[in-house]
Amino acid sequence: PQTIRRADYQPLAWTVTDVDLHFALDPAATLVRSRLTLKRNPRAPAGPLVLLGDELELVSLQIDGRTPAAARITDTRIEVDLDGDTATADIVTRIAPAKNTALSGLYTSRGGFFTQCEAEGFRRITWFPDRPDAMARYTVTLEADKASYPVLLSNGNLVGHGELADGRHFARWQDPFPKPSYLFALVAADLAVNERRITTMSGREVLLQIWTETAALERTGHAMESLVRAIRWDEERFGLELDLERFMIVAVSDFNMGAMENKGLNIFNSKLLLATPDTATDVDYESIEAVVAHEYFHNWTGNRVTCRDWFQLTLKEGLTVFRDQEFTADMLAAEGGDSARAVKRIDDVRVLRAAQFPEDAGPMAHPIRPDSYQEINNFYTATVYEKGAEVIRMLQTLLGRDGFRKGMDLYFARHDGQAVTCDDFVAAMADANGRDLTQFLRWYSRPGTPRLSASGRYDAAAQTYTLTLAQRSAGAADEALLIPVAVGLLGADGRDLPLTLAGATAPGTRLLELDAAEQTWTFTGVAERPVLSLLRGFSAPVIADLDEDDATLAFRMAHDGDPFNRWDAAQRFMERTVLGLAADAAAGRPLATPEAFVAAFGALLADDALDPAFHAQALALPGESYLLERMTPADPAALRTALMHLLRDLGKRFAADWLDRHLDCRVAGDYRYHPRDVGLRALGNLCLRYLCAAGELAGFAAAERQFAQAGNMSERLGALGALVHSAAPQRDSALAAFHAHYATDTLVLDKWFALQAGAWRWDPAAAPTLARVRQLLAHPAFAATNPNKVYALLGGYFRANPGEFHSPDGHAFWAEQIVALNAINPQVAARMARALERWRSFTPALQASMRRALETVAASEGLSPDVAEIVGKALA
Ligand code: B3K
Ligand code: ZN
Repeated sequence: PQTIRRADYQPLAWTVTDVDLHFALDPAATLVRSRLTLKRNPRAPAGPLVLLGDELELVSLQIDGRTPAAARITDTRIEVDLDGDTATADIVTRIAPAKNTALSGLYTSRGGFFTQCEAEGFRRITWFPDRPDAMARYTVTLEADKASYPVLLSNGNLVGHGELADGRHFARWQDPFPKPSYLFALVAADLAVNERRITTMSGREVLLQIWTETAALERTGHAMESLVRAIRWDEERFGLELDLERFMIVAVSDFNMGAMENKGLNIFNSKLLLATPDTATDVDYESIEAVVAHEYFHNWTGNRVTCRDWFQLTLKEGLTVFRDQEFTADMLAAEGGDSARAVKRIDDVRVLRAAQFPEDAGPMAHPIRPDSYQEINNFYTATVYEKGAEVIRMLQTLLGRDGFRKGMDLYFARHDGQAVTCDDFVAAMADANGRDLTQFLRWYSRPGTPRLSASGRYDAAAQTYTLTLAQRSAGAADEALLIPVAVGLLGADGRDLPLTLAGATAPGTRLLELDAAEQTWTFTGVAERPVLSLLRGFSAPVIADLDEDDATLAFRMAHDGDPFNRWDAAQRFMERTVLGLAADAAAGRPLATPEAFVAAFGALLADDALDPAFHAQALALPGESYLLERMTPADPAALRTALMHLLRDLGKRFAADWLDRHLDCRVAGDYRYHPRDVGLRALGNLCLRYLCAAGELAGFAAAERQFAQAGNMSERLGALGALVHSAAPQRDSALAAFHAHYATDTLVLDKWFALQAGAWRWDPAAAPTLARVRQLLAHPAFAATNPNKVYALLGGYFRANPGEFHSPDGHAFWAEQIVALNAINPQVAARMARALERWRSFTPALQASMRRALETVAASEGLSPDVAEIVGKALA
């Protein structure tokens, strides 16, 4: 496969100012007529017109009304030398949407037509300079059978519609804003609409629409509320207003990822749009609100100002994730206060540690702005998105909220309507604040997770505390990053000490800017020996190596004034405990939970002053994939044994407390998506988890009761999950009851598939989970062509169940499934393929079967560039 490099960027020799598209829609053969108005680019070296295509049938090509004499045409590229400074190209292409199982370009889903063009799907619709710096104005005419496709949508404003012969009809749409082709969209389907009119900050009336299949219309209420809140928030926080007369969102069942920010016509995976209390969990409600907001926020950060090339992806994604994180935090804090804000931060860091840290330590490691790629779709990663958001967050931390806002204002003032780079963004931040950010820019080119270490020295006589911080990035020793490090010092009574540095005193937390390999600060007037609280609020995406003893961890777990660090202290103590137990399991030693940990955990459990959502976070063990990453060599079976032991042990020892607390967590009344209720349900479900893991009969009974009486999906799935993740005799009947209740609800069945694929084996005599996964592959509700089903069943097994998956049988099954998926949908296959990329960090026995599986896939025929890049880099 070919490697594309950032350094090779060249501006287009010919740009497109206007595109006129005509679609004669037909599932088997759609005819696409395209007229491009072309202009020579005065700022680029001379060159031919270059049009890109992928799986297109070229019917005809004319330049200025004539067939060009010397066009160079291959399957994927057309080059034509043009005279003069302007030209018109007329291109007719034939495509087959119903055969498009890759779900990139124009495809069919449940009888309708939908598109997905980011990153390079537009070239699967028609020949085009399909790259983000080719920004043009689009006029789109859709023509289709009226009975089958009564609704015809595209970007922008509806400028015409009417009837045609033979029961067909048409609609014409015009988008007033120039845009790159990746933001093009069309929908033709039988849909119903939920609509609302609102007035924007400048007093314009706009129409908001959410389109779905008629049966799902009643599930769109939460998404609509979320959209309105997102619009208001962007007005208030960033002064950014909706720029269109109408903003549409469409739900689709078959979709490769979560959602897509096409200009004025967002297309959503229905699982991230549709919700009722009976079908969606609290977590679903939160994700829907966040993703609706995320795609809406892209209208400015991504669409009005877009990326010059795909290496700049984090320009729009890191920034937009940061914006949606801030939005969710503000929404939660409005109803749940600062504690709810801290819980959101904890959630985000959990994701970063579970997904991004491993990525950054493996063969796919890349800076947030990569230098090269083979297949751009493989680079919509946790690094570009989540670490990218952390980099933006550091800018806000360094510049302050107001300084950050000034930088955003300048960014839009300078670049509205342009395709730009990450350097342009950082330059706007620097210029608006009169600050040199040259060193900060290193975050954009540094792969890997930096490590931060601290050592403190207390001088009782001088009453000083001297703190030395050091940083280390693998393979880049001489170039220090600028790292904002928020610190606090705790006194013996657990309270924050005032911090005095160079004569200036701050009450609790201070921001230190570490900009060298090693640096020292001396706090004065420190009346007692303090305990350090480092990296408060997770002020930088680094691994902090703290070497704290058990007593210090227990102390911070009980007292740290920074809620994030209080949670983090508990996580560190849990990690130490689990990894210790896993080492014992690997060595065949008997397992015994250290009493110091049990005591600290018990104290945390008994703390009634804690907000329930925070309490649930603090009592939940670190994620299995994060722990696996912290283990050398990674031994998933030993880790699973350790986790089971610890859950059982803590469940048993505190059985009475878990039962009481579960009762205290009951929420009366109708379902509300409100942080207080959400927190209570999360904590209640966690109690069931521990109780059922411990095999407590009273726990099984409580879970069974909650399952039967549940008033909403969070309670129902929480109870079912507790039963399935245990040796409860009720587990199979509960799964069957759940299936019977939701047999025709495809979105809810995804939860049922995922739960079973992720099941641990609490009964050592039971068959491996693989047997169940194989059975479910043949279940009538499963479809390998539907990404949600694949992510639920195969993702639930490969990614969410390492303790079961990592075995020679599991690895052979993986190879077989990747090869099958590759033929259907390369993007989905590549995502699943990543489950083995960290194979070199495992025990030798597992490495052998992993390597065999990777080699089987690498040697298979017809491998897509997507999967080839993943397995190629893994084996390299
Ligand atoms: N921009 C899209 C992601 C496109 C993924 C293409 N493989 C959704 C988002 O980040 O908002
Ligand atoms: Zn995005």
